[in-house]
Amino acid sequence: IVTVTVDGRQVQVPGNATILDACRKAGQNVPTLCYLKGINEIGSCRVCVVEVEGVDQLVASCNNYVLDGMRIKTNSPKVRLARRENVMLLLAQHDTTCTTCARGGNCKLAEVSNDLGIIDFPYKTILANSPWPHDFPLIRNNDKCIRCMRCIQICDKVQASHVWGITNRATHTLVDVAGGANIHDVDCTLCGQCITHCPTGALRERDDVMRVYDALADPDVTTIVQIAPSVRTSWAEHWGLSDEKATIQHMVAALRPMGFDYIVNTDFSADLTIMEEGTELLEHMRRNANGGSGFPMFTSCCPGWVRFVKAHYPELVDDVSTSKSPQQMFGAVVKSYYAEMLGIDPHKIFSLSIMPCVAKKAECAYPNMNDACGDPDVDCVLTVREVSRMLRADHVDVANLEPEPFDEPLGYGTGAGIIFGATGGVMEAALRTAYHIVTGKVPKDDMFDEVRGLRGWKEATFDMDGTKVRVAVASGLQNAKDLCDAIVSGEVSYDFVEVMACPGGCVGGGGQPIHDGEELAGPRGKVLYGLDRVAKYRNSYENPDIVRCYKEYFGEPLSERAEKLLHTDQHG
Ligand code: HC1
Ligand code: SF4
Repeated sequence: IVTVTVDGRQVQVPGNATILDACRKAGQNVPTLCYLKGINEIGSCRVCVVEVEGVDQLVASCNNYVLDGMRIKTNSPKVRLARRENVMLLLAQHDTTCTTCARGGNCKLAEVSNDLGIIDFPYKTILANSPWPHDFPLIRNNDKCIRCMRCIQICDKVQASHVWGITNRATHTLVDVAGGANIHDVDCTLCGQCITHCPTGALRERDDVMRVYDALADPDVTTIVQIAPSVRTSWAEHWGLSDEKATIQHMVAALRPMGFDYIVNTDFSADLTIMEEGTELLEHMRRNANGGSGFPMFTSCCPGWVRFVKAHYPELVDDVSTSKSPQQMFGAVVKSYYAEMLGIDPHKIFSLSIMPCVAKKAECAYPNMNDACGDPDVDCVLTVREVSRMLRADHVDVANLEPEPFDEPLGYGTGAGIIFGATGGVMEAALRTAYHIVTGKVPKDDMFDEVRGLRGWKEATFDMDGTKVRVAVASGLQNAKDLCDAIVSGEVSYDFVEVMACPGGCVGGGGQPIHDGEELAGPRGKVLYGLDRVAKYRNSYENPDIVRCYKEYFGEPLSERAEKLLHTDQHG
C-alpha cells in the first residue's frame, strides 16, 4: 500500500496500482480513449495524461504505476492543453461525418472531444481512403480509425486470430488486415469482438437493414423473423429499460407494427438442435468406444468457432457435430414444414433472423445452407444493433409496449433453449436431453450446473446411470485454442466439447449493443439462467412444439428427413 496525492487529495492504493487507478480512487475521472483494462494498456492516445510533480514530461496514467508520495495533477493547464492537442491531432485524421455514422451517439472519440470542449478546430483533415470490400459482413473504415490498437489486441490476445496489424509507416501508419492482405483471404472468424471493442465507427457490421425494408414493402413476400436466445437480454439496452420492461414479449410487440408476417422464436430450434445433437453425441460416443477418432464431439452452433476450427484444426473438423445451428435449422424448417403448414410458396418467404452475431451473416450465405427449397434457408441476418437502429428509425415507444406472444406453433422454446445464449448453455441443454435418452429419467433441476459461469475453459464429468460423460466448455477463441491444442496433443480427453467464439457466449456476441469498456456477458447471462429457472419446461425433449414437429414431420432425430434439412457436412 502506498499513499499518493491526487489534486490535493490523499489516497492509499496498492503499490502495483496504475496512476489511473489512483486517480479514480480519488474520485477524479481521468478520460481515456485507447485504454481497455487488461487488454490494451499501451498509452498510445495520450488522452489520459496527467502531471506528476517533479517529472518534466506529462505521463500516461493508464500504464504508469504509482510511487509512494507521488503528487498528481489531473487538470493542470499543461494537462488541459496536451489533452486537447492530442485529441485534435486524432480528429485531423478522422472522418467526422457523425450524422451518418453507425456509432452516432455512442462514440468514445466524440464523447472525449465534446467533453474537452473542442469546438474551434484549427486543422485540415487528411483521410486514409483505404479500400474495403463492402460485401464482407464486417466493415472496416480506416477514415474513422484512430489507431488505438484495441482491435489488434482483442483479436490477438483474446481471440487468437491475428487478423489485424499495422501497415505503412510514420504519418501513413494504418491499422488494417495484417500484412496488407485482403480480408477475404485471411482467417477472420467474424466473431465481431473488434467491433464491440472499437471506440469509434471504424469497425461495424455490414448494414443489411435496407434488404429487410424491401422485403417488408413487397406484398408478394411473406416475412418471417426469428429472434435468437440472447437477444432478449440486450435488445432494449439503448433505451436503458429494466429487465421487466424489456422482455422478449416486449420485443415482439415492438417488431409487430413494422409489418413482419410471423415472429418466431429461435429458442424453439435451439431445442430442435438439442434433439439432433444430443442423439448425435450418443452415437459419437458409441463410435469412439468402437475405435472412432478418439476426439470429442464439438458443438457446431457458433459459426465463429466453426470458421476457427476449419482454419486452424482441420484434423478436428470430422468431429464437429453435423447438426446445423439453431438459426439454420429454423430457416430450413420455415421453408419446408412451416411453409407447408401455412400453405405458402417457400420461394416467396423472406426468412430473417435477429442475432447477437456478425458471423451469422456469413453462415446464412454458405452454399450448403439451402436445403429446404434451394433458396437460402435464412435470407438475411440483422445484428441487435441494426434492429435497434430500425426501432429508433420508426420511433417505436419502446418504454410503453404491452407484451405480445410469439406466433405459434414455432414460438415456444424451453429453458434449455433459452440458455443457449450463455457459455455452457448448449452443453447443459444437451446433457439434460442426453440424460433423458440414456436413463429414461427426468434430469434433476440444475444437475449439470457445473458448466455455468464465465471461466474461459470449464470441465466436468457426469455419470448417467453408469455412462460417464466427460465434457469441456470454452468461450473466447484463445481459450478454444488452448483446449484444442491440449486435445490434439492427447493431454486431455473428453466426450463432448462446447465452444463459443465470443467470451461468455452469444450474450457477449460481436453483434450486441456496445457499451465502451464494459463487458456485459455476465449480467446478460444471468438473465437467461433466471428465465430458465422459471420456465414451464426446462428440457428440450419436453417442448410440446418439438414433440409435434417430430410427430408431424421429422419422425425422429437423425431420420432421413432430419438429416437432409437439419444437418450439414461441416467441410462445406
Ligand atoms: Fe447464439 Fe445460437 S445461441 S449461436 O449465440 O446456437 O448468434 O443468442 O441464436 O443459431 O439458439 C447467436 C444466441 C443463437 C444459434 C441459438
Ligand atoms: Fe456469434 Fe455467438 Fe459465436 Fe459470438 S459466440 S460468433 S455471437 S454465435
